[in-house]
Amino acid sequence: MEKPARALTIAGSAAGGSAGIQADLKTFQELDVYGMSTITAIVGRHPETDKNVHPQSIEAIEAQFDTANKQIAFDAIKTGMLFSKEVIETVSTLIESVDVEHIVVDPVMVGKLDSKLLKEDAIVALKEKLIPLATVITPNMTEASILLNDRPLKTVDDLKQAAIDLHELGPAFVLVKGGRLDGPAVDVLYEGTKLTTLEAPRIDTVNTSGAGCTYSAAIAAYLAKGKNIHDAVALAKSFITTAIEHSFSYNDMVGPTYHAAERKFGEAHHIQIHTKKI
Ligand code: PXL
Repeated sequence: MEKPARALTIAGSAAGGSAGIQADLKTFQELDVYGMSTITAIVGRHPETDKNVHPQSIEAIEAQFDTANKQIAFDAIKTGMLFSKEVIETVSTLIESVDVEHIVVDPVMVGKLDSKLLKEDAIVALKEKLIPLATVITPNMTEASILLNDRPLKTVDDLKQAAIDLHELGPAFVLVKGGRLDGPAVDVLYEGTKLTTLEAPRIDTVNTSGAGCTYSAAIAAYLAKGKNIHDAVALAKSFITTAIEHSFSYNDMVGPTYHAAERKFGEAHHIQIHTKKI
């Protein structure tokens, strides 16, 4: 039997199951990729103390990574919520210590439900230590703006310039996601000479908790399976668009995307792609 490709997510545990490690592992499974995890923090609000982020020790993070590496090893690694400078430094060192071809860095900062997922002083470590190791970084508009010292981003042209400028930080590719634009969901991919825009229809729903995690996990899964970056991003955008189209909520809170949607309903979204040399 041909063995499945392998992917590790280094991220937070989102107790509600929509985002973080849970979204990543569901996505890996849907795409037939063997999933592993290194949990950096547990996110879940205590009803009395109100504490929401429960960080794991550096020892626990190193232990999980080493176990997954020794038992299985990795074709791709994805990082999500890292929370602190110390964790970013540890994770950067761990990634550098293994021979892994694809590294997807989702620079998670704030959750949809307004959880603060990265401390202020961690931004410098993210820029200087982790982002330069990345095959691709996947900031949304808020994250791209913070990485560019609070530059306002409003239009697709702003996203294009942001992608060009973020490339200076050293990743091979930058994907700036335009989920918060007015109009269609346009993302911009840049690798140094070519700007590619990927456009999907905007779906009218508030139930997009974990959409960013799911999108970057799908990119990591497709890279692990050997797709090139342009195909991996286009296939992942189709996956997340279908998952958002079939998103739902069990109550009056912002609900999850449906990770099984593409498998169950089979419809791959047509993503419009335009590439321009610059
Ligand atoms: O969606 C961002 C996100 C990432 N990682 C974890 C989260 C969240 C949002 O709540 O909890 C662990």
